[in-house]
Amino acid sequence: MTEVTVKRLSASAADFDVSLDRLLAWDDSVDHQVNESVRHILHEVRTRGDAALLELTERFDRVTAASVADLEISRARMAQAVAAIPAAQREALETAAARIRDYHERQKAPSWQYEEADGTVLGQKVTPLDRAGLYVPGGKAAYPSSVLMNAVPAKVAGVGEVVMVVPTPGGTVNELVLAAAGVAGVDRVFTIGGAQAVAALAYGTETVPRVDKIVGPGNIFVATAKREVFGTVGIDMIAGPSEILVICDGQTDPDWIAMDLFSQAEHDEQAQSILISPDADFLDRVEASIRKLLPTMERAEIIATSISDRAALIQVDDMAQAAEVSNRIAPEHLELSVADPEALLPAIRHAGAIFMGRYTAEALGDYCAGPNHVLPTSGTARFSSPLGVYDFQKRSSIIGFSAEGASEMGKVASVLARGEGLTAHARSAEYRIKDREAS
Ligand code: HSO
Ligand code: ZN
Repeated sequence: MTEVTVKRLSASAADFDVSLDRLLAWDDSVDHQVNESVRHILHEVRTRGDAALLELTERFDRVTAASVADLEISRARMAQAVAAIPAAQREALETAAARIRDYHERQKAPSWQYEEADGTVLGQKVTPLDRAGLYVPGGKAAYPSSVLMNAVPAKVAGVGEVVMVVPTPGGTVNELVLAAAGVAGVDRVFTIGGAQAVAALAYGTETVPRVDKIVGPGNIFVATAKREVFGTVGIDMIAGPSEILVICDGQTDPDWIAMDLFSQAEHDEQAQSILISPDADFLDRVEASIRKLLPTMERAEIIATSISDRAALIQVDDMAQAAEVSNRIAPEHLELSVADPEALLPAIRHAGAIFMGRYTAEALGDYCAGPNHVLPTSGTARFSSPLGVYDFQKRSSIIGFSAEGASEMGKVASVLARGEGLTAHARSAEYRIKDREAS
């Protein structure tokens, strides 16, 4: 049987701060060897384009192709995948995509302008990116849901072209991933991956178009490559392991809570699942559910490691303390499994997504609620937000002075410019001052 240990903490213990810091720490140390080899791959693709991309794809994915064009998958082939998958899966993908689209439509921010009394016009013009690149991992973490979550907001934002890359180790394409790309309206797909795919998107090759921003999760090589090309292109974020934090009043079925904790634990060994409750008996009952349900899980080994290494059941005095501890953790996903989640909501300041009430399983948010499942992890919800339409748009300032306005503000600019010792700035502004004394 799979062994599991379940840590128990008390928020009023003298050493709680230390215990919490230890709980939240995880190994994200930089690996110099990975850095080295990623830099080399980026350089190869940047300088030798398609030829390097073909060699690296053969080396890492064991896929041999005569040209990069042969690694492109057509829209027709995506449509074929949509038609060929089981109807239930097609319908589920389409329902999820429609809900994600509806939700993200509301994030579209309009351009705006206003006029001052003297006729000066100021504003902000919102423009979608010309081209976005979407990285989709191959292998066990190839999630069709993540294709929808990344591509749909880009399309809603009005991105001109969405280019997806997905490695196909050994040459096998994941049909569900292809179908998701078809449903989401991805424009082009290349079966390339790793740092070499990130390089192709960032720099462009003879065949792969250069994009303006790269989004999507990946392994350490992909994450390192994204960090390296940041500045040449935009990137979304560097995601850490999945996390769930549940605050429960003790009245939810403990099996539900145990399974909610498992739902993130099964992503990987480093995923983090935390339960906070003022009810000590309830924590016991959830622990019993964890032990009872674990052997029934397909990914029991991953879950057992994740729970043993990184989970905790935390006892608090009351809901106010529960919120305080949760805010310190700033979890990716926060379930408020309580009778009146609205009453607790004002106390919550830092969380990627907040799931309201006992019926709102985090898993619904992963697939089909509508909001994005690409969320800030590792405490970064303190300062960052879910992936959204705004990540695929940028803003330009609009400034239009009337003759009147230029004259008035010219005087202000002139004073400031001369204070900075920048005479060209000053004189450029002064030319436009009406009736200025000859200088
Ligand atoms: N929970 C993951 C997203 C996901 N879940 C994809 C299932 N599939 C993000 O933390
Ligand atoms: Zn998930």
